[in-house]
Amino acid sequence: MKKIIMPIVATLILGVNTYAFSDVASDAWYVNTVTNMSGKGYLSGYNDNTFRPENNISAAELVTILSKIKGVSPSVGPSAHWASGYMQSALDKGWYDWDEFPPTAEKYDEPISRQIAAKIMVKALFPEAKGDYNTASKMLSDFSSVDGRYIDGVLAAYSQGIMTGDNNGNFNPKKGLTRAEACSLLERALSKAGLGDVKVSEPVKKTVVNSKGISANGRLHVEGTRLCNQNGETVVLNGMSTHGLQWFPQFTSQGAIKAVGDRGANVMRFAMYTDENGYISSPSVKNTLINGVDAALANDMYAIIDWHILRDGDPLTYKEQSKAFFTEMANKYKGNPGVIYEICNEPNGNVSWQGNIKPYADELITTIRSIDSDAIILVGCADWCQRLEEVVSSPLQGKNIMYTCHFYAGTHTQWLRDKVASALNSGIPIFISEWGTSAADGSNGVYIEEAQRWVDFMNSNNISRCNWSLCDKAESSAALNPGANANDGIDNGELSASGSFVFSQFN
Ligand code: IDC
Repeated sequence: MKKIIMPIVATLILGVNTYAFSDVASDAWYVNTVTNMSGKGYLSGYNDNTFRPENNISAAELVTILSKIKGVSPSVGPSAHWASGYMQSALDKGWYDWDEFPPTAEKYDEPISRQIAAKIMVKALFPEAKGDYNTASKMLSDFSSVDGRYIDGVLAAYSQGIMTGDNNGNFNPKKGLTRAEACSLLERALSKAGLGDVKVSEPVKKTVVNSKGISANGRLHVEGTRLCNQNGETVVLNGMSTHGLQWFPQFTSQGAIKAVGDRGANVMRFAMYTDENGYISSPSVKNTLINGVDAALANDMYAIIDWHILRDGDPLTYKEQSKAFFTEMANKYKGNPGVIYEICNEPNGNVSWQGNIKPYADELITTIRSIDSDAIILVGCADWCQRLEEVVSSPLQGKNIMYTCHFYAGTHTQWLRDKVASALNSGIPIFISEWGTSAADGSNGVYIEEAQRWVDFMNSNNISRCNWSLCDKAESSAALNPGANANDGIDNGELSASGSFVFSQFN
């Protein structure tokens, strides 16, 4: 019985169009865009009920689609090819140059490269558009391989958001354009140009591996904006941050960390304050951090080593101490798949990305990379990790870097989610290494409704996060009630209002 019922239920949930083409899987990223664009008649399927989404599109096909969109009629073509008339009018209009597609069937039917497609799309739909060399050349790792005559087209297509880089930040100028990709970029182009009442479809996201630890995911890396496991699947780390280790060392014990893991978390962040009797004046707090990191690793959880600047918000103040500290940590945990470095909790005060944080980050990243070339490194930004726009305009060089944003539900609302969304859209990978259900001072509230909006947002964008904080202090952001003993497990009665909410979203 089950076998018969399942497909019917799935069809009802996903909508009948989902199975329109036999070769378009219901979980392929392009299912929505292919359904949309074929439904509107821009690209059609084949008689055998296939769409052939991975086949490359030819110059003749792209030019014909664009001509129909623009209402350009075919002129008398130079050959008997089916698209010859459209190719000739496109040539007359200057969408392409003669030498790119001399009028032979062979040339017309050749897979069109992404760089030529960019040029033709821009000429046809956005003839006035200009790109910005500085932004695009920074965001596209292989920008230098775009041929000179296509630079303007690629820049313009990129600036219009019609063509983007792949998950590794490559534009792949000489690769073909698949029919699925063509659907997606035509959707973006038509919607941008306000033609054909087209909306941009949501890509279907690859399966997310959540709430599993180091043994399931191995060493992590960053692809585009996604944190990925060793198989390239998106991973969401979801767990707790400690409070200041100088005050609450008891929550770094094996028992306490295991208790958090048993409740479904797969990451722990260890907040080693620099000031307020932290590392700078009491360096032995480092041993508490090491105990915690080792306990997390032993319990199959990722561990974030957090250099917790706060009172003095300039990361340059203790730069030398930080370099020495991370040199020691990187040597100790070199190659360990579970360790993540967070080099400056929350820059604040009179500091800027360009003037203070970026120079600091460049040095720290070089220091850590010289010992461990692959580890994930988290970098904060100005205004307690909220001035993401500065990062967008000048991201760091190098791989496996993520940028932190911090929020407290009682203080930070939609405007900060908008900033995160806009950073993600600009290709900036975000890790929310600290968030609270309270107000920004760690007290008041808790603000569960707003926190739920944030959790929904983080879930739908696959954002990794750590909640502030695993401690029993009498403040509303604390996950545990005063006096709670986490060593023997954490039961529901020990969870505060915040803790109950936070722990319920781990699985
Ligand atoms: C808060 C603690 C509070 C402590 C204060 C100063 O909850 O008990 O007295 O720090 O040390 C942050 C910081 C984090 C803050 C937290 C809440 O990273 O250290 O913890 N917060 O104010 N950024 C935004 C909020």
